[in-house]
Amino acid sequence: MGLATTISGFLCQIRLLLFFSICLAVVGWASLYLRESQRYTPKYKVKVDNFWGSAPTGKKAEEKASPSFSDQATEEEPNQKVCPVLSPNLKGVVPLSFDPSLTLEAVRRKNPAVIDGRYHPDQCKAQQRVAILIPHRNREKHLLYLLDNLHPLLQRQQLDYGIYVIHQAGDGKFNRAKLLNVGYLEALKEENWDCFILHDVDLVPENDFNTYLCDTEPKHLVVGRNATGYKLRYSGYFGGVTAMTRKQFAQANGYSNNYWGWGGEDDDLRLRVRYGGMTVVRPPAEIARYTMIFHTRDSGNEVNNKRMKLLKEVSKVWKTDGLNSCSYKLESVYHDPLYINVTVDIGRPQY
Ligand code: UDH
Ligand code: MN
Repeated sequence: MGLATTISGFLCQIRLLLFFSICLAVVGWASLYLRESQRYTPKYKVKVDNFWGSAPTGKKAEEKASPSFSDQATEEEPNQKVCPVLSPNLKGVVPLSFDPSLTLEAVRRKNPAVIDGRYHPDQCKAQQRVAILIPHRNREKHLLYLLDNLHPLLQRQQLDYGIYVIHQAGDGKFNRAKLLNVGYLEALKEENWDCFILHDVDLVPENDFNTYLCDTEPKHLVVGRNATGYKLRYSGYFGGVTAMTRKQFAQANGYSNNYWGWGGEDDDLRLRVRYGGMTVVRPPAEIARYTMIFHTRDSGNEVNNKRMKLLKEVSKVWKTDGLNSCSYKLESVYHDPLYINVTVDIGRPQY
């Protein structure tokens, strides 16, 4: 009798123990799942911050434009430290590779941690959520080379990032600036990105200390490139690769939508940055170096002869021509393992 009671008591304890372990496992799994799903729940509301009427200057502008640099543990994941601005994985200058026999499949295999065009570090919480926007048409080989070199660099930089390729549909005049406006608006439908990198498809960074993070002012990342002896093309040049926070880009009302063909749209953006009360910063010249993949002029992107006339009118039109007037027809959005492709019909020039 005594032995039977002891055994049944013991069994009862084991059952209780088992019950509690199962409960614990379920709670643990559920909280992990919730945390992960919250991280990638798309936010379908476009948030374009509106600064009209009160273009801030000086200290106020800095405060508004200020991105979140921090070394504190985060609220949502209390045990996860914020990644440092300069990752311990940086290597400096890494030889670039342009292998003519490279395939997209091979690049996918080399970057297994990039999923649906996105990546985030496991070891720490990234400083900013960064969307890289690449205007594109008919440059598949350049895109492949860029993805092959850029993905490993961005992962070494411990960034939470996504690469968007904004593909212009049809064979009308190319409009780099409008494609970048579309990229900004469409990317914000997926995620509330902190920082946008506006990136030519043929420019490959040579040094991973050139961080793909936004600064307190709009940042120009291409101080030099191989084709121009690594010198700034001209004082005030703001093209090629540029980093602006969500707020900075909105404060400039994005790019003008009216530059069809080659040239002028980057100078226009520099003026908008100034009219919006911001300045331009650049990393040191020895770091901000790029290799431009050789190319000739594309058909459909002939020099825009209207660019000088347009540049004279920026101060009058920048608040009404830009992000807030960008109309387009979205044709498709699909997630390749290595990038998010947005194909868009941006129409034709109004003249
Ligand atoms: N782009 C395309 N497809 C095009 C045109 C432009 O994808 O048909 C994109 C691409 O991201 C490219 C960017 O727009 O990097 C800028 O265009 P670009 O590379 O043609 O401009 P860049 O100033 O060259 O580099 C201008 C013509 C060079 C002529 C050289 C003759 N010496
Ligand atoms: Mn180019």
